[in-house]
Amino acid sequence: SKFQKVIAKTPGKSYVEGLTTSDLGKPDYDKLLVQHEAYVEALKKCGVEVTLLSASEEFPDSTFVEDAAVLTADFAVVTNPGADSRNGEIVEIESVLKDFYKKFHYIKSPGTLDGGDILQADNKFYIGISERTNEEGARQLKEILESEGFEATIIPLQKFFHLKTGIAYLGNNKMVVAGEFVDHPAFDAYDKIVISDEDEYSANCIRVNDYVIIPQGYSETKRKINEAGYETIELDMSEVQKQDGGLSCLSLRF
Ligand code: CIR
Repeated sequence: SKFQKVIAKTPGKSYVEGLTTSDLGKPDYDKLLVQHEAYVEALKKCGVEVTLLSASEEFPDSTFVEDAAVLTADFAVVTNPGADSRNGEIVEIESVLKDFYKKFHYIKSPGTLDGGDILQADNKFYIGISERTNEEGARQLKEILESEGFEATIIPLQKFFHLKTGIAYLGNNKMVVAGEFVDHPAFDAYDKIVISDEDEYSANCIRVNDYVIIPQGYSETKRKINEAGYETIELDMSEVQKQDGGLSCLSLRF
């Protein structure tokens, strides 16, 4: 099944004051805008129609739209983001999703959940428990997904920020894995594309229809994904990485 639509959001100037644990320095806003535009162009090349939301200065991290929702073909789950400064981002995302979805589910307090902790692989979902997604949030999502006929496995994270910081599903049973997921039993049944520790950032890549979009500068990752049979598009992600973001975080794909 192909992705037809994508939601993304232009970063505001306040982005540079957003949350981060990285020590890569302050992002350059102008450079970020160029990188974000290239991201949107790459998605269009993959054949999706992009809904681009305008910047909101009151939510510095709101360009990371992935955290506010979990989407399937038939329904949307509005999350309850675990960072206080980000929680209000769901208001805009829910109202935008009303244009595309009739059926909604919600993660409710005391459950918290960030979309970055959720990975779909065909009819299975993996739900990370992290600093942002708590056990109750994970349990609620598992219940929602099972009620809709999906399987769901909860994965407590050891080190990764979000689940998808270290894993991506390419389709055809191929799973890109890094760090703590390389030998994780939950992923044993997949054909693994193993990413080395030094290339860990490139584990957050996205398959969008006929392409896999990967961060620029990871030639081993590119080679492995090409050898697995996918065409790649490389994007400079430097200013996104500075705020703990990756390729998946910048869009909702459905
Ligand atoms: C945050 O700390 O929430 C943002 N600076 C980064 C969020 C990245 N989102 C994601 O991995 N899905």
